[in-house]
Amino acid sequence: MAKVTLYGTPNSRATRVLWALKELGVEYENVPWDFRKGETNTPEYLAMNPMPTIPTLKDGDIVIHESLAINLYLAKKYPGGELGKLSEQDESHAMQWSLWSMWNVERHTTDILMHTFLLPEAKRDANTAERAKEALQRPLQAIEKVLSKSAYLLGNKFSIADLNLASIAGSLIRFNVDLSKFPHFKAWLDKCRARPAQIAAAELQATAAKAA
Ligand SMILES: N[C@@H](CCC(=O)N[C@@H](CS)C(=O)NCC(=O)O)C(=O)O
Repeated sequence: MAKVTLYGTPNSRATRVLWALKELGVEYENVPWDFRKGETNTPEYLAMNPMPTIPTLKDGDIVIHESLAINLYLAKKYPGGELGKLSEQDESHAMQWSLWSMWNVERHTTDILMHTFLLPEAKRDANTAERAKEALQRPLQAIEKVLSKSAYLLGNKFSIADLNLASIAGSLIRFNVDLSKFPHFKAWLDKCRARPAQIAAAELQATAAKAA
């Protein structure tokens, strides 16, 4: 299998793709370019991704950006490990949950991240972070219902749909969002986060964060 190239420091959303690559057992090279150092604002990078954002993946002639789309692509092209080939129905549901996660969860976790950690203190607005935590209640209630009926999003087996949502929702732990009202969701999230591939990707992220 030819190596794929993942552009983006592990200290970014590239960790999600590293998690997927490790689950699937795909050989890869990581080019740890970092937007914080201006490394993605070059003509070379912008020819692959019109936004100076990471991650971007190159697989032969195929170049793709958007972390969750990259993961869906990888899972389809290289079904491996426990993530076998998906049926047409499961594949569409994996897309459904991935898009759902971006809008219903990541929109709010990004607000919490920006207004708790990333923005300079003078620009942080505690109310925006609080409102984001409140807004998360509705999608969390919905996903709690789903996960009270099945162990994973697509049934009884971990899939790329779980990986994509858990890679966003993992930040809820870091942000100390109270999950006590969502026990099935919390148990599912803990199970996903305990996977060796996730732990390995998180270690790469921690190492890159320390070196930054
Ligand atoms: N929706 C995109 C978001 C990509 C993104 O915003 N990545 C951040 C790093 S985690 C970035 O490169 N930010 C630089 C910028 O916004 O200029 C994805 O999931 O890949």
